[in-house]
Amino acid sequence: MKKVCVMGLGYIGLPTAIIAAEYGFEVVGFDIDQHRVDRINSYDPVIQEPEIFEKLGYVLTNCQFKATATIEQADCFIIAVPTPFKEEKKADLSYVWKAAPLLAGMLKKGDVVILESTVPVGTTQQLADFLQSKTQLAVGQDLFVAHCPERVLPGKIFSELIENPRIIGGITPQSVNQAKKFYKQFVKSQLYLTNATTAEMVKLVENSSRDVEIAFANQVAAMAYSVGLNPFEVIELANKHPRVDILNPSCGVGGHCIAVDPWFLVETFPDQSKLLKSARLINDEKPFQVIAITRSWVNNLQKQNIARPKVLVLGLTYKPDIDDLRESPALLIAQKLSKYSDLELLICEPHLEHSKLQNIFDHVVSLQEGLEQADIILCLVKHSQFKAINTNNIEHKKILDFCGLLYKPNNRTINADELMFWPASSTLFSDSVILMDDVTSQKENFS
Ligand code: SAJ
Repeated sequence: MKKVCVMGLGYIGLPTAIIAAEYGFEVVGFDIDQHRVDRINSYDPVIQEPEIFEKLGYVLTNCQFKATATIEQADCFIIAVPTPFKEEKKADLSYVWKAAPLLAGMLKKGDVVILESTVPVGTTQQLADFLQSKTQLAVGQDLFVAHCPERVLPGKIFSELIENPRIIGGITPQSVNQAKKFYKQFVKSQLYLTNATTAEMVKLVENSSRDVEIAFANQVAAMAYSVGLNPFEVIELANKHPRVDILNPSCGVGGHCIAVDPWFLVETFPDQSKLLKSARLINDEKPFQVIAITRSWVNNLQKQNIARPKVLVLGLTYKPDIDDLRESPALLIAQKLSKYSDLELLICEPHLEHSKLQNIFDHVVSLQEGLEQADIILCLVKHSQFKAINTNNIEHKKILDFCGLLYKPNNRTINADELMFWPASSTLFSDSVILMDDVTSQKENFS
């Protein structure tokens, strides 16, 4: 296996192509978007990811790597195209089925095809059947087809490509052994071998499990808000139990994976996936709860004669410490709030250039400017830069902390006599108890 063709130069395909080139393969990165291809060949990495600029430069200059908009023959093809969902939450496999005929036209005896895109159970078999019928190459004998789902975390893609264990599922045992040859070149961790259908299901289960866990954290938060408790303290203390490990509540679940993949299981297993569906709905509803609570506070301040309260949004990206806006709940919240003329929205997002943000929002501010000017501070993303905020300077402002940004861990030990005098450990949410009715009445405005 000398030459590899990676189909789809996005968040997974481009880094995979770069690593493969770094580890000695001759690599062709194929993408149907000529503009994207030109940018990559001109040392512009197209996607945001730590180290990608240097690594792309390195492989373009020192290794056998190029991007192309015309597919080429190779020994191994990696399919890394997007697999989003359609309106009705069904998998949209159109990119896979656009890639398949192009691929079929290139295949020769002995080639290996690896589908890395996340797909519903059974898709790799369909792909293998399609390729066999178009090429007359017998899968498992002349052509080797496998599924090896990507598992990397945006923000850590390059280290995780090498360090994460991988699941390789073959259409036949020969297919899995051939696919393994590609990954063993650069994966330092274990390669687990199985059949393609199991590998498909494993990937979907991984992301669904995380979605359910986040939904649980968000439900705990909703319950805590409704009685004026700090959810971050409730969870922190529950996690002191040796067998409890609750995740962090947030303003919603974003990105292209966790919010999408559970629907692939729901589509295939409608009768066995009630929990997954509920979790999806809980997490999808969260941004609207955030908007409703914020609206309540805007109304409250208006009653206190602040005619047009200034609302500072801290963070827009889909999760902390990255510059990725894909399906970001924080962005959705900010965009919905920007439609209200009775508040002034201030946006602070240190991971994105001001000029880009100014195309979307009227008032983009630095952290300091925002904290000085705001009446309401909406903590949406727990960026490291925000953790340095000194809460003493903003005590008089209304802070709505939906991601635990300003929560200080509970290190106290107190004796029972003190308990009755102990004030709420954080006042950040103590007012929400009176707000939940307003929230319910306001929610219909956003659906
Ligand atoms: N989130 C919470 N609370 C948490 C953790 C995350 O609300 O405690 C939110 C984040 O803010 C974000 C969303 O969930 O909006 C997803 O973030 P994430 O860090 O959980 O995951 P992704 O989407 O960046 O990457 C996931 C990873 N999957 C798992 O951890 C099981 C990654 O390994 C996969 O490769 C990736 O999906 C993918 O491409 O499938």
